[in-house]
Amino acid sequence: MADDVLMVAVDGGPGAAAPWVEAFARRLPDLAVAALGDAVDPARVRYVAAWKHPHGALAALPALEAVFSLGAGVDHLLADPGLPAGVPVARVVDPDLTNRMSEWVLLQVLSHHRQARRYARQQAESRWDDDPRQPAARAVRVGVMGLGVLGLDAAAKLALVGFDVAGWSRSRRDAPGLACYAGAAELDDFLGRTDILVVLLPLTPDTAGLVDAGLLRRLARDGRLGGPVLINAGRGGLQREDDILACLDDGTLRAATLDVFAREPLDRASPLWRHPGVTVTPHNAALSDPEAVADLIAGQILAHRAGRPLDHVVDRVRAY
Ligand code: NDP
Ligand code: OXD
Repeated sequence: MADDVLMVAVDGGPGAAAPWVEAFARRLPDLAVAALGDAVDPARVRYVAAWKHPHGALAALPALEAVFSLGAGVDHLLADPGLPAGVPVARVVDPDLTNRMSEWVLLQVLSHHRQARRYARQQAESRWDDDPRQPAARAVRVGVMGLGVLGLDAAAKLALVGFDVAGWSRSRRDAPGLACYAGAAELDDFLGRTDILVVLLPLTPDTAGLVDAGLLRRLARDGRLGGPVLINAGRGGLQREDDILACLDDGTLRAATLDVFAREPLDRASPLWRHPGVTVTPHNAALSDPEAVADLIAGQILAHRAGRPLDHVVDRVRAY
């Protein structure tokens, strides 16, 4: 048993792997825990915990039994053509991560709703200028794209604050107090009643590039915020960055908050950094806390070794 290895494969070198190796080693004393690049016999590697590993690194592990994403998304794993076929891939579903995402979503939605940037600018100019048109949350329609673990939690918390919340997903969801739209056939109706669009979709072949100018033009034009707002914490590959900039410039969009980008870190030359309508956060809407995530994955490994099925295994065809 002690010969079996859990390999931590993360981008950023041994320094980035260290907290994960340490967190897993404390929880799994019967396994050897190693970082990618450590001298380990590949035939001993039973489990991999990965975040943006170098493609091909998992190709020659003959005893591999499961791969765990260190985040909720698995696009970084499924994009690797060397990911061994037939090995289950499980993702993070954990209340710590879910709460972090909802904190971020609430912060961004409320910032746009209550004009946080405007008042920050005014304070810098010592300018007292109240906006008498400030609507109540109930008059603002938020649309959450993706009603999975993260989207449903964020939607419920937005509704608690008082926003008029709807959601859109692939299959029909039934969530109390939430207007649920499903599939391509209901996308226009969903967009047409949305003032603030919150994107919490996974990146899959079906969703890549979905948030483009054509979609943004279908958002509500009659809202109380003076124009629609985009908030994306799903993945950068969901959005067309040039389209977002063009839509901000021509008034299709009033503002955008982006946590994720096609290339990360966002290039210093990207106009997104400097556009007055754009708020950038560095893909940290919901970070994976090593203690919380190691608890989850170590529990999964112990269950698997006891012969029980893994939870949160993704469908490789659906890609999420
Ligand atoms: P889930 O798998 O639980 O939910 C995904 C949702 O997206 C489901 O409602 C699903 O529909 C919907 N969906 C998928 N494909 C389509 C489609 N083609 N059309 C319409 N709806 C679709 O994922 P999570 O909620 O856990 O996470 C979502 C994403 O958030 C992750 O994949 C990741 O990319 C991102 N993320 C970002 C973080 C950050 O810090 N920025 C942190 C964590 C996650 P259905 O309900 O029908 O299955
Ligand atoms: C995740 C992420 O997928 O951090 O968990 O983006």
